[in-house]
Amino acid sequence: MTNIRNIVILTGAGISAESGIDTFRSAGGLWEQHRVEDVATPEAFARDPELVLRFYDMRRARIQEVVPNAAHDALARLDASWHGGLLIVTQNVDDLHERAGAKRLLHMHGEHLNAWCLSCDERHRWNGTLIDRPACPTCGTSGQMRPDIVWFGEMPYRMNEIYTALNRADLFVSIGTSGAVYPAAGFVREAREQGVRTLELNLEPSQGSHWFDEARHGPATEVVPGWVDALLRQQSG
Ligand code: BJW
Repeated sequence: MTNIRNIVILTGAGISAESGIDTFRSAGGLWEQHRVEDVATPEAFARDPELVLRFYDMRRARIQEVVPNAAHDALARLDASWHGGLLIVTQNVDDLHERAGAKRLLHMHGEHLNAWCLSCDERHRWNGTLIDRPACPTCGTSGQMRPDIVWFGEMPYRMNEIYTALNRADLFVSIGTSGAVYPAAGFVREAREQGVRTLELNLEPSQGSHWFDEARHGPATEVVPGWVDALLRQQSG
């Protein structure tokens, strides 16, 4: 891949799978254990907040038990060494990219380690539980803190920044995502329309695999470091 300067990387649950975090749609994945409409919509939260808060408390605790893997490490290495533009857009709500050291990163679907006060609209770093209905550290209101997670029907975060980066990119890379959830699933087509080269790195062909110029299939801990190392060799050569 010659003449690549600006890169946008989209990551999904597959990049964290080998760290021990369940993906959503694979056999035994999170959505097999919980119906999405019971836990990942604002309506579910209004209907049964205890169920939703328990589900997220369990997952918030889980992400704090695991560590970044070789794929997160490779992207952090690329971020530190790539001379051109780079933006890692993650759909993941874990913090494994930042723990690996990635800096040019945004979370479009929110973060497990943030809580959002519906009373005063402030967000707070949050490692503990929400089921006990803690008071907001800013306004003191109890029972109004929700996970800072983008649920179905809600607007993903920082869309303007994402589309601006996509429109400037020379290369769009999608890693470990099934291509089942919009708007992220549409980024590959947006990139193509702008003449951006597109690459998929995934365990298996995703729903949108046919949209990519190139696809490499295998576990993220193998295909991502291989791709990063080759790109950095090209940059220094
Ligand atoms: C490996 C691997 C290994 C495994 N190595 N790979 C049409 C157009 C636009 C919108 C819609 C539409 N139709 C419906 C909508 C609305 C809806 C939507 O997309 N619904 C679909 C079901 C069709 N979207 C929304 O509501 C979004 N908001 C919205 O659209 O606002 C309006 C808007 C429109 C246009 C522009 C801007 C705004 C909000 C979506 C919020 C998604 N939230 C979730 C849940 C968060 C809560 C939680 O975490 O509990 O986010 S859904 C869930 O799916 C989570 C993920 O981020 C997301 C994507 O999943 P991901 O990461 O792809 O995981 P999997 O499990 O699906 O795939 C894993 C992949 O990894 C697989 O391919 C494996 O093979 C692979 N893999 N091991 C490499 N070792």
